[in-house]
Amino acid sequence: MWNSRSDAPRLPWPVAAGIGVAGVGSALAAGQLVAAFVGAGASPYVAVGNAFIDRTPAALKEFAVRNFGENDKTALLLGMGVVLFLVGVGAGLLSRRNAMPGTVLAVLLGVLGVAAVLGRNDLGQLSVLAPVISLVAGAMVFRLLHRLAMDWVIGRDHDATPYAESPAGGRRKFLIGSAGVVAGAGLAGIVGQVLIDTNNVDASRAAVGPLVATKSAIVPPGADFASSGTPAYITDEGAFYRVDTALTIPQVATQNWSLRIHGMVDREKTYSYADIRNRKLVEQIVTLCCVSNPVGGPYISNAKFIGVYLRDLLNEVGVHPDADQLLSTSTDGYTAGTPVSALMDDRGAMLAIGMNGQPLPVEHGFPARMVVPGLYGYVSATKWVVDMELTKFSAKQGYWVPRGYSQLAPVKTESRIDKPAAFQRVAAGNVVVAGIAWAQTKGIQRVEVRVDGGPWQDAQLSTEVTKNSWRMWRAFVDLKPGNHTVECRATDDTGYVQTQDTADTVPDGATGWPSIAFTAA
Ligand SMILES: Nc1nc2c(c(=O)[nH]1)N[C@H]1C(S)=C(S)[C@@H](COP(=O)(O)O)O[C@H]1N2
Ligand SMILES: [Mo]
Repeated sequence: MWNSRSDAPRLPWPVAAGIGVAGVGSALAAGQLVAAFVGAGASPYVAVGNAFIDRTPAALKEFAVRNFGENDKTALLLGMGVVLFLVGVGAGLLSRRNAMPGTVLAVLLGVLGVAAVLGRNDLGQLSVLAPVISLVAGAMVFRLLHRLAMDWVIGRDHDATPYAESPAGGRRKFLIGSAGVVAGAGLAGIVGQVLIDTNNVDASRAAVGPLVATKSAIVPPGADFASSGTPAYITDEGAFYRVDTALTIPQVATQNWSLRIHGMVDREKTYSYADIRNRKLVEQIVTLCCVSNPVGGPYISNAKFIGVYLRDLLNEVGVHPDADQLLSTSTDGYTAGTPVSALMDDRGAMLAIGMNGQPLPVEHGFPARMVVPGLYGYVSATKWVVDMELTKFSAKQGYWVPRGYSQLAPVKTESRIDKPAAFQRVAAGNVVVAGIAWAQTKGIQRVEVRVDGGPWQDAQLSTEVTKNSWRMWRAFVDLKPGNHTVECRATDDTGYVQTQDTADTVPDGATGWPSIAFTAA
């Protein structure tokens, strides 16, 4: 049977798929190279990832945080890589006869990148060059390789062709073209990434050097009950939990940083890094925790923060009496709304520039962040903070509020069992149960444990250092061999006992008694 379509030249499918992948890869590499010059966030890959994060409903976000932990960003980037690879393969396979379908797909992908970059408010005007050049590079490479491959196929299958002098010549041209594209894209991608990496702020951070406060925080003996299986009282920088929406960590050198405080104030002011660094620095121990921390979860850490009191800065600008919210914005556009009352009272809300004696780690907000004891991080702990607007809760909402979280989010009185670990086997007899309890600004008065639903027993508490940090606790229970469950509950200094009622992390923090099942043998 005669069929005109089967007679038309067709690329072998692996060649077609390879051309599609080469087109997508070249687009990414070109985008990365241009982004090195116009801003790392302009990379279409990163911008699309960021756009995805900002549009992910809170439920999906919780899923990512629970299942990938702090590797959620890596998981997202890898997932995008797989999707892009498949799109490349698909574009190639759709274009076995004609380059048009693949070209259209390449352009659509490019338009997505352009839209993602235009949708960000933290990028400069030139940033759109990265996705535009990426789009053009992707489409051009795809069409070029497609034509070379067609010439080769036509030359092979239909001796007489206007393009290829000989079948072997067509194949050679295609192979040389492909090798050139792969080498060029690889080089562009690597050079782009190297340039982006050297634009980082490690040097700026090193230049700040260790930070010493005029009034430093002392950890008395007896404050730290750390033992194997429990955290240290002060969390090291490497162990400090990290939660943020940043796909690539913002790189802000001290000389490029400033903090503008404006809005409902008498005289707006802009502070440079030196303005802050040269003030009297205070050091305070504060436990930070995340609203997304499930009962028993890891998103809580304790550090010595160094900086200045936010109240002092706010008094300098003169906050209007009817301003009830401070909306802080980070350099990557993230926002948080904090009650002005929590910044003006005696809890010690800070603009922090240091952590544990060093400048803030870059992923924890270098050069400066907010630290407000007693409030969950999403309404108070803005990292890479560059702008503070005094406003009203009725006028503006921070990042997480339209995504289902409460506008006000004081930390709930909670505790955690660190030892034994879930399903651990311990020796029967005298068993140590240990953990942490926190009620920042209020203070922890008591922690109780009970085994297998039996009577509550008081745990020993570590020395209280400040009401703004966790207290460590331990208890000894006598256990016969078998399976056991231990629970705990904390009481804060107001007399409130941690509730048994379970609540989800959305909208304002999880509750319930932590419970660990283990075996004594
Ligand atoms: N710029 C910026 N700051 C941010 C966030 C963010 O996504 N972007 N997340 C907040 C949340 S939800 C928490 S719990 C704390 C976590 O601070 P850490 O990563 O230093 O532990 O940072 C807060 N500050
Ligand atoms: Mo958080």
